[in-house]
Amino acid sequence: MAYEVAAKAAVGAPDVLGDCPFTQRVLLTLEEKKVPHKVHLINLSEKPQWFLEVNPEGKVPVVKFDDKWVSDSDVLVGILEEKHPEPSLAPPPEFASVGSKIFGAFFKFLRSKDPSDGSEQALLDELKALDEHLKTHGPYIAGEKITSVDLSLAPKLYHLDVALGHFKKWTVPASLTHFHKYKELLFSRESFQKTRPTKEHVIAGWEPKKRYSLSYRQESKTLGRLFLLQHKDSLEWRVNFAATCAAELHSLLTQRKQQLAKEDLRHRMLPTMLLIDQSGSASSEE
Ligand SMILES: N[C@@H](CCC(=O)N[C@@H](CS)C(=O)NCC(=O)O)C(=O)O
Repeated sequence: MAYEVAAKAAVGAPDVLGDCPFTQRVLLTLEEKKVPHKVHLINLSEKPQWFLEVNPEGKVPVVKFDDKWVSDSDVLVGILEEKHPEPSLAPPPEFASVGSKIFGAFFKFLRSKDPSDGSEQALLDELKALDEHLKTHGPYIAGEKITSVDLSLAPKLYHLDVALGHFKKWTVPASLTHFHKYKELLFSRESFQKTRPTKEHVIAGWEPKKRYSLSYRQESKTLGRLFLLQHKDSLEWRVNFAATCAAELHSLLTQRKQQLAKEDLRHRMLPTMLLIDQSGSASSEE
């Protein structure tokens, strides 16, 4: 029986697999383990009701195991390893967090507008540390065999390459030879070729995250809640729910005010703000 996987659809192309590195990590795991699966593409800017009902946080990836939808790529990779131990992708514990700071450093550098804030150097330090690790232990993080650490890093390195190349005209220094070999090794795997988004979709996916000042994580969560608010029928439910997350919805609306006006999303936000007002927990700016 094939697992059902809810995966991000590409921005502006709801029928094409999108650019979520966490989704790709889970798909890579399924591919490497040759586990049959069926993908449901989720348009994150218009999440279907069924998806929000099985997963109110509104994030992908989620996978259905024994009639229960489970979220979070860390948890999903762990479950898949348990249920499908062959081939083993478990890394030796001492290597489990190699490269884990690269994505955060990449994100800071991508959003940085101040060339002297140290974000470029911080990313370079992380990449150099990975290069050194690979020099001693490579070609993969744990040696000859690919593990889940590589499958987690691969999509993130792809995003780093594409987004920094496009938005900052920046490339990883050629002197990090072990890093470059590693990247090619990962990107040329069949599993990667099958699950990777196009460069255009990676760029389209990062565009809004670069623009808005709220952290992406916070924003995604809030937008998921906003969607729920506008799609549940019961007014009482919506008022109670709005009260639990009034502050963050209010901050989202305030920070996005300009963009919202432009994007014509405002009409969707307004009813929510009125509900928050009714709940008495925050005041709307409208
Ligand atoms: N910690 C989660 C992160 C998943 C995540 O942040 N997914 C993003 C897409 S890459 C998402 O679904 N965001 C919700 C949204 O954009 O509305 C995991 O590892 O699965």
